[in-house]
Order: sequence, then C-alpha cells, then structure tokens
Amino acid sequence: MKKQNTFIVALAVIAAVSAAFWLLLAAPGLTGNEINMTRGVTLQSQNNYHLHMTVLWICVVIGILVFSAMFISIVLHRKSKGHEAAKFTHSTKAEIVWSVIPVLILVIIAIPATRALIVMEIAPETEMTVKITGFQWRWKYEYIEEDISFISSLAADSNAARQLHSGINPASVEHYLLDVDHRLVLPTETNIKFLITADDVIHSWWMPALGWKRDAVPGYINEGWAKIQEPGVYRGQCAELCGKDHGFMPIVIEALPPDEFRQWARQQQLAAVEEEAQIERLWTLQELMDHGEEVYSSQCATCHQADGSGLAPAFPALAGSAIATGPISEHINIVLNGKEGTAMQAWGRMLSESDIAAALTYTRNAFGNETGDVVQPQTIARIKNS
Ligand SMILES: [Cu+2]
Repeated sequence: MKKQNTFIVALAVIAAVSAAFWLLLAAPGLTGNEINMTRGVTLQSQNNYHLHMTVLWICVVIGILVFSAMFISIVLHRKSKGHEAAKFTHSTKAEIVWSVIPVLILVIIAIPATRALIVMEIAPETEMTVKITGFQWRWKYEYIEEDISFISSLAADSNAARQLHSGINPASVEHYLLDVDHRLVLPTETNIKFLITADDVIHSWWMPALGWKRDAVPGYINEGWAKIQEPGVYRGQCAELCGKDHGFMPIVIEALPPDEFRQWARQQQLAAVEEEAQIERLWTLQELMDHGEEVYSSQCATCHQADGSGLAPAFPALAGSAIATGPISEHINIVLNGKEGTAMQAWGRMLSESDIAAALTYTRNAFGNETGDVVQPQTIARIKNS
C-alpha cells in the first residue's frame, strides 16, 4: 500500500512540474519576455512571433489533454484497484483517429506558416538596396544607391577584452561581443532590400529583430527585405561557423527616422570626398604611424597580435618578418591581394588606400622593424588602379 502511495505522489509531482513549465513558457506577462521569442520590429518578425505563439498554445492544449488522459488512467485504473489490462492488439478505428487528428492539426498550422514564409520571401517594391558581404571575420556594407560602403568589425573594447591574458573582465564591457565599430545605419519605414553574399567561406547574416537570417555564400547572392518599424539599435551575429573568429563578427543595426538617415548618409558621402582628398596628399611618417596603429589594432591585431608576435603556425609574426622588413613591393602585394591558402585576406577590397598605406608603414616601423619606409596612400591607389 505504501509503495502505491509513493507512486501516486510521484505522478502528482511530475504533473505539477509539467503544468508549471507550460505556464511559465506560455505566459509572457507573468515572467517577462526574457525566455520567449522576441517580437522584433518588422512584419516578418511579428508574423514569426504570432506563428510561434499559435503553435505554442496548440502544444499546450495537446500537452494538457495527453498528460491528463495519461495521469487519470494511470491513477484511476491502477492494478491495486482491481483493474486488468485489455487484451486487444489492433484497432482500425483508433489508428484512423490518431492519424487523422494530427494531420488536421498540421494542416491548420501550415496555413499561417505558409503565409509567413510568403511574406518573408516576396519583397514588396523596395526603395533602397544594401549589399552585405561576409568576410573572415567582419561584414562589409554597401549602400548601392547612396554610394556608401564600409567595413563593420568587432568593437575595440570587446576585441581587447577577448584577447588571451588581456586581464579585462568581459563582464565589464557593455554589449560584449555584440558591438561593432561601424553600425549598419538604416532608415525606418522604408522597404530595404538586402543582397547577401560572402568573399571567402559561408557566413550567415542573422538579425533576430528583423525576423530572419540569410546564408552568405561565396559566388551566390541571397536576398532578404525589411521595413523597420521602430528606430533603435538592434544586435545580431554571424550564424554559420566560419572559422576561428566566428564568434567575433557581430551585426549592429541602428535604425533612424528617414530624415535623420538622410543626414547620416550625406555625412558619409562628404567623408568619402574627404577621404579621396587624403589619398592625393603626401602624409608624414608620424601621420601614417598614428593612423596605422589604429588600423592595425582594429584589423590586423586579431591574427598577428597587438605586439606583432603572431600566433604560430597559422598567423606569422610581423616583428622581424621577412615580408614586413623585406622588399616593399612584395609586402604591398600580399596586403592588397592576400595569400592563397592562408587566412591572409585581400585587404585591397576591404580597406581604403589611406588605411592600407598607414598599416603598411606602421608594420614596417613598429615591433622593432626599423625599415624607415614610408608608404603613401597615392602609391597604393596607383598600384590598385594599374
Ligand atoms: Cu561566422
């Protein structure tokens, strides 16, 4: 008798725990939205949210029905009460019922799911286009109509804190690994088309607040679209394992009202004109070293390390290296065009002429590489255009 009581108590506990679990999951009002899917700021993300809630509630109802039936029959029809198990082995009626009901439920779920997919896939008339290219390990954004383009890398404070033996507590960094140096600034209330591709390996551009992600595949262009409903800062990440720094290429969108976005775009265009002028002039060694240190620490130090010591064997040291202290033309060539079969990328496609000239000058004169060489932005421009 005692054994059976324990059994009933155990069943009651399991029932209570499952009920609490369902309630916790299904009641965003009770527990806050931390454990639930986000609603996001686009039509697609809201469709996804409602679909998710619909399916969740269907599951809750099924769960309650199935578990109640199970627990009730276990408790009320237990052996100690004198019940005996039925002996039948086959029931066509039962089989039809347990096939038809799930099929009906699936069909009911398929209707809103298909609708959500159609909205996600078929873009309305779009007003602007942003091309997104995944690189190991950063994103490049090109605003096609506005003629703006830039590289977005992990923010400096996150990048510093993630280095081995940095001594910085990641918990002290705001938005650790979810912050970038250049945000993807976009207008709200605008139909934006995204063209997504990659330059080296497969990445995936994932922005939960938009409600979708797209694989970034070299040689292919995937499409997505969004109309962001609310201004704000939204964070996402690369969602396809793409190499050693996969966890360090976050995505940050800053959505601005359309007029503020216009202002921002105008500033970027002016900055590009300014950059153009910077290529033409002659820089001093000090200017190149100062700017070079910035470029080096944000772009190169990830692999070659802040002190140029590298990470053998994949990432060679630059301090005293044959390339950084050898013939300058070879050094320029490897930085502009990368090195096949290694992680060294073709930076000519990612950085400006001034950035490349400064980084080259810096690496040829830092870490004890005292070559005294000065590489001018106009030299890089000439080589790139030849
Ligand atoms: Cu990745």
